[in-house]
Amino acid sequence: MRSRRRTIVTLLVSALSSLLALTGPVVAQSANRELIDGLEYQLLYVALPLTLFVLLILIYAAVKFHDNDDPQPTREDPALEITWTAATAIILLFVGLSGYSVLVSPYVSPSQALEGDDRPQGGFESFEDLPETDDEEIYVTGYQWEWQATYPGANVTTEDEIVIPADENVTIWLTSDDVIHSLFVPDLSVKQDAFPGRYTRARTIAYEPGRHTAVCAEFCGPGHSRMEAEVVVVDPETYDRWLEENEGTVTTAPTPG
Ligand SMILES: [Cu+2]
Repeated sequence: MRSRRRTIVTLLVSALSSLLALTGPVVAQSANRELIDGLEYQLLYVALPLTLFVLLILIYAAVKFHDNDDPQPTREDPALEITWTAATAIILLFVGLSGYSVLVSPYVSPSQALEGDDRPQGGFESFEDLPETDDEEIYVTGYQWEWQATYPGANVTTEDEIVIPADENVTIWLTSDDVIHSLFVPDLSVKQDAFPGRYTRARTIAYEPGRHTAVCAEFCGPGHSRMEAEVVVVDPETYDRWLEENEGTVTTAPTPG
């Protein structure tokens, strides 16, 4: 009996410590990633002790009452009922407020960066409707099964590579030439659907030069699993020089740095 108890405790402790090891600090690659990771850790730090608390009560009850031949039902206990209702309400409020504070960020919900009438639900219907922004703007079109990016200021085009400057607010205006696609860049926590005949907006600020994989996250036909692109983050000087040198051409991304 004693050795079984010791095994259970050892298992619990090792499960908990490996979970905590997973939650070690990570360097976020973008503002979006920082916000979303921050929210996940915040919720995890609340969820872990609660889970442990419930597990311990469960184990305590199982051990203490396992040979009880005459179990009694729980009597009415208003104080206890008020306590668990209030505690649950506080936890739900905490989860709701934490989630809301991330959802309204202008990186996670780019329409929050716009004022009043400039905030349509579900994207803009035409190119002419797109509002002016202070961001570096890139137009990305998904089609079966490639991503094409154009950099309007310099009339540069890249295929399956999206080049963005580091440390600058970037808006990606997304559309599709055929069916619904979705641009998903896990490293940067950027994800936005692309619809034919509409323009949607993804927004980020990437912190470091580097390469990140982008995939299509909306099943779009037999080539869906191969619909990959690379997001190449370069420093702003390299970005400007690259645009200047390649004006009016279809080209490839510069080396990050
Ligand atoms: Cu697709």
